[in-house]
Amino acid sequence: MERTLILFKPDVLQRGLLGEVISRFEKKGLKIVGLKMLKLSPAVAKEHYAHLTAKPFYPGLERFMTHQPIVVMAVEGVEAVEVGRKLAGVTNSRKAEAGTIRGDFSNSTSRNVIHASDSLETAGKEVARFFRKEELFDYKLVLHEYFYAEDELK
Ligand code: IDP
Ligand code: MG
Repeated sequence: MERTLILFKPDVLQRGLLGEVISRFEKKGLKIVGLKMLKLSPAVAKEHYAHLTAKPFYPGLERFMTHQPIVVMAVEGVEAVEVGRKLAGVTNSRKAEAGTIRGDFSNSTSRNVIHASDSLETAGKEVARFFRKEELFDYKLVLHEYFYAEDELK
């Protein structure tokens, strides 16, 4: 079963959206295996957005991401990485489909509410970036068989 890293940006706390956006992952059938609030440091921001540090918008992105707390969440499920990206919607929220988190809650390319890992490899690195082993929980979800059929759990 895959794990992916979901991050709620500072706009989520300011706008009182945290419960609503977390709820979408729960309802979809992704199990929360790690959850915490923290303040991103500039060093970790640079690591997390290494592919963007040369972009003209990067200084503003780093300022925004580090100025107030964020919430990070690790979720687990069948094809969790792809499903996480689908629930988030595309980067430019103006182009994001209605029904996605960005499509429903943002009209910006930058203040776009959520981060979701973009590949299984990145997900592994990003979960490890934000969670120590003992902060990730391998518990049984009692309703698991109501979310997935046997053949999906092989
Ligand atoms: P993603 O968040 O959909 O994976 P990335 O291209 O990895 O998109 O960009 C990471 C974050 O950088 C975006 O979510 C957004 O906050 C910011 N960003 C990306 N492109 C732009 C831009 O053109 N202007 C301003 N901010 C941007
Ligand atoms: Mg990305």
